[in-house]
Amino acid sequence: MHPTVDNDALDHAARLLRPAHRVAVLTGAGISAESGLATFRGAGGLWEGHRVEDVATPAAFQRDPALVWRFYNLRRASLATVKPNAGHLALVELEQRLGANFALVTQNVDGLHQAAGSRNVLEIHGSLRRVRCVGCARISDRGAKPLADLPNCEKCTAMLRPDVVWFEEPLPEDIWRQAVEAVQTCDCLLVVGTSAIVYPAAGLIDVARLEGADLIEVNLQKSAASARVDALLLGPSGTMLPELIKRLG
Ligand code: BV8
Ligand code: ZN
Repeated sequence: MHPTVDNDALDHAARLLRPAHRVAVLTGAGISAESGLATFRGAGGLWEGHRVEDVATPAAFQRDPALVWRFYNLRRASLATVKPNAGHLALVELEQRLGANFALVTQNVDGLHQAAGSRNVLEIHGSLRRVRCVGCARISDRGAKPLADLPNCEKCTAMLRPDVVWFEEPLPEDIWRQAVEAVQTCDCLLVVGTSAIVYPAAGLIDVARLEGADLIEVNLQKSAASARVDALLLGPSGTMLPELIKRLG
């Protein structure tokens, strides 16, 4: 067991989670860190190499699609080398316990929750595995297969873009509506591995709190959400989540 696991905090969190009928989870890049994927703001984080404005906005793609595709092809290539970790798997077990009364809202575009076996996954920021045509809007799943430096649509030859949500772009309406509904109707919201800085995703935490749900956060360190949660589990999600699920009995 992880030397620094705080048993009291885990017991407290388990007391909040155990009686919950409906559970929602919000995850960020931190849950995939132990799979070997860099986080955004962590040391050596993705954005450090590139200014956000340069690689993840519609304007950047207009200006220099080759740069944007180099950034995304790099991240797609890393997908081929990573596997879900114990944190992802613990959430699969939690979903198996709750069935339809469980929803997993993720900011991650790596597809590792689905690869772990999670079913009700709401990808509010899209997926690195899919591409979308800027001409005919056709969306296709390319998995982790390498793409050309400037890939084109097989149907209409227009340029393809990653099927992710860039900054200053609205989130996919239907998926966002389902995410808001899931946190509005949950008894307990788990917030895992997110700095809780990017909106509207981080706003889901307040939606759940205002509806009276219990909030449990798992993070290596305090985040912008920590002051608003009922239980804070400080440690790696690959350790804390299995420990929490184990305590549900
Ligand atoms: C929009 C996909 C309407 C692409 C992403 C309100 C206030 C302020 C700003 C705004 C606001 N509303 C809108 C904005 C602007 C903007 C925004 O939020 N800016 C931020 C920077 C302030 N939001 C938008 O633009 C959104 N769209 O608002 O549309 C609109 C339309 C027109 C004009 C204006 C507005 C779109 C946002 C989505 C952008 N796309 N991703 C891609 O991936 O390339 S966001 C991307 O960054 C991720 O998806 C994620 O959401 C975010 C990164 O955050 P995290 O995942 O939390 O990762 P981070 O590295 O920050 O933190 C990791 C955490 O894990 C840390 O806390 C660390 O301690 C912890 N950790 C590390 N290891 C572990 C761990 N925890 C546990 N275990 C470990 N082992
Ligand atoms: Zn097309």
